Amino acid sequence: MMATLNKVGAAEAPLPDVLTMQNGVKVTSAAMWQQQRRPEVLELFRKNVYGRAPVERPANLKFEIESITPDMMEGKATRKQVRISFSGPGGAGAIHLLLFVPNHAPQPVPCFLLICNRTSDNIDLTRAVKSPFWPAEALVARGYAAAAFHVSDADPDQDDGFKNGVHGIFDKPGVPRPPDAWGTIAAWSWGASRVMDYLQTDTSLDAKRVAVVGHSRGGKAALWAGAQDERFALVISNESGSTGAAIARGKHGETIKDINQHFPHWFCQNYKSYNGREQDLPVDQHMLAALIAPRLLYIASATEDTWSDPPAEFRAGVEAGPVYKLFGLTGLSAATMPKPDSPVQDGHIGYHVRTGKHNLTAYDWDCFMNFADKHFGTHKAGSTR
Ligand code: GTR
Repeated sequence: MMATLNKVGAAEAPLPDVLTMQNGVKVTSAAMWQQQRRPEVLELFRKNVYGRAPVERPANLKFEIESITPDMMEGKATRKQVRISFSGPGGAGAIHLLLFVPNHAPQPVPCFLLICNRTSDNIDLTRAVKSPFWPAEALVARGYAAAAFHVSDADPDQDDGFKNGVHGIFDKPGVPRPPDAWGTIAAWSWGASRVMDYLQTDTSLDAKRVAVVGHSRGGKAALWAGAQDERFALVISNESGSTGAAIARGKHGETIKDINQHFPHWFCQNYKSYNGREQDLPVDQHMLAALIAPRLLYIASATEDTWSDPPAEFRAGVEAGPVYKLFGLTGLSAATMPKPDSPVQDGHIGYHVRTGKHNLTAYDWDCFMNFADKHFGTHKAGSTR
């Protein structure tokens, strides 16, 4: 079966029907999706792929504004550093949120939150280092707040038997981990939701226009965060590949077996039983994309990123379409892959494939902001451009 799947590729492999319930009943309305199928699909991903977080917002979650610096970026932005702290049976932890809010845009401003999986100089708080991975100046210039946190605050990216990070804090001490216990990707998604808990309290920000963005492994986390947490208005996956936006069945490049072998801590134990058995998974990644509906979704690929498999990423967007349709919306506005560097942005799902390598670049961010401008309606709200 797998040999056949690989031959057709993820662009054509037969997929589980996003609109057919486990009991065979067909979903025919937005209400039925929202009330019955959506919870079912979420549960399938929890149980089989990302694992189950033992806690959502901890009762003791605390926000401390550590600093407010009003004259950053030559007076164009106010920097805030916020410590988001929590504790559980295994100890205490904190996420350090870095936020630049434009000084000359009408507040409350929309916001892009990056789940940063690269070294922390990519989200330099002094701005001495300006990385295209997080072009905070460009975001501010276009009237967006730029927010970021580093994944290691939620969970260091190490296969350490789930001792450090939020696993060590919230997992029940002395109890063996169940096969659907959360992995590291789910921990990062949890972190994004705790940041959202803070963003909702900041009156300079419009919490109804927050985009969560991630690249590669961070993109997997952004998708899972957006799938679960309906407060994110826009979810952006940049080259998230395997177990991110890319369809697993027939996928070229990284397979479920590859990812589980190289990164055994990313997903739950149950996911390993699907190594080489993609066709037996009750889900595929178009169903993850569909969990974002009716909200905005953006999927980005790069031509040379064959490990992620761009056609497999594009297809997930296409196949999420029927769910958007239930809401009377267009998902992707193209049925076939666009040419490189020709973004498709008319529908509620945006897509582009950039020329070049696996990376998050200024071009990608530009496309994300164009999509947000178009669909968040910042022009109407009075953008400063
Ligand atoms: C790779 C991994 C991908 C992707 C990437 C990254 O090694 O196989 O799934 O997550 O790392 O995060 O850059």
